[in-house]
Amino acid sequence: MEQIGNRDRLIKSWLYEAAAILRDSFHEELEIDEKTSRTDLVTNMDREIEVFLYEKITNHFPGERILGEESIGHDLKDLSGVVWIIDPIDGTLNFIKQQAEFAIMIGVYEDGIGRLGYIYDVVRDELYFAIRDNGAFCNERRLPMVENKPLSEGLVAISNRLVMADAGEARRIARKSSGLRVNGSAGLETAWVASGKLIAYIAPSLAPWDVAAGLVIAEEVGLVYRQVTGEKVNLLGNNAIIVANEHAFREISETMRMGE
Ligand code: 2AM
Ligand code: CA
Ligand code: CA
Ligand code: CA
Repeated sequence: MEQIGNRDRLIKSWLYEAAAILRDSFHEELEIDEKTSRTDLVTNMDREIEVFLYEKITNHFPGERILGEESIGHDLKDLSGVVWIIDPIDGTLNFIKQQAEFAIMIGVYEDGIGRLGYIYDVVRDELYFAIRDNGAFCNERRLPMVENKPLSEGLVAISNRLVMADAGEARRIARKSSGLRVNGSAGLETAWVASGKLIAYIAPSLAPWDVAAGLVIAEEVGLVYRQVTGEKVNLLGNNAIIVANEHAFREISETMRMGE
C-alpha cells in the first residue's frame, strides 16, 4: 500500500473532525433506536459519523471498499484489495448513558492484512494507533512491547455478554487475575491491554468492526489477539476472542476450558 504517511495524516484529521461533531452532540437530544434488543442500540450520531467517514474515504480513495457497522458493505464476501473497516461509535451504550467511554475506530486492511489501526477515545483525547511494522502509539507516545506477565499480575476486562452467558469462566478468571472490569467498549478495552493498563480482554461475540482497528494495534505491541480456540480471528464473521500476552492468553484459554 502506497502513501502510508499520507493516509495516516488524513485519517487522524478525519477522526479529530468526527470527534468535534460528537462533542457538539452532547448538548443536543439523541434519537435512539433499538437494533436487536434493549441493549443493542443505535443513535443518529452513530449513523452521522459513519456517513461522515464514508464520504471522506470515498472522496480520497475511490474504488476502495468499506465495511461499516451501521449500513455499509454488509455483503462483503472477501478481503481482497484495500478494505476500510469502521465502527463510528464503539461503546454506543456508554455514549448514550455516560457521554464517555466510547471510541471512533478505523482499520485499514490490504488483502486481509491489517496495515493501519485507530481507536480514538474522544473524551480523554487519547488516540491509540498503529502502522504495521512501525509500532503502536498513544498520541505521541510509543507503546512498548508487552511483557509476558502472568494472569495473577493484571486486571482483566470482560464483555457484559460473557458475564450474562457465564458458566463459571468469569468467576475463575476473577480469582486467578487481579480482578475483573466491565467497561463496555471493545476498542478501548483492547487499547488498554495494548498500553498495559489491563492484562487481557475477553469477549464472546465480536463483529469485524469491533476487532479491525484493535487487532493491528495489538499485534504491533506483541499481543496475541485470537479466537478462544487459538484460531486466527475471522474478519468476515463473529468471534469469541481473547487479547493478552502469550503467557496470559494460555492461562485464560485453559481456565475457560476448565470445569468448576
Ligand atoms: P458497539 O457499541 O459498537 O455496538 C460492549 O460490551 C461492546 O461490545 C461494545 O464494544 C459493543 O460495540 C460491542 N458489541 C458487539 N456486538 C454487540 C451487540 N449485539 N450488542 C451490544 N454490544 C455489542
Ligand atoms: Ca452497535
Ligand atoms: Ca463496536
Ligand atoms: Ca458501533
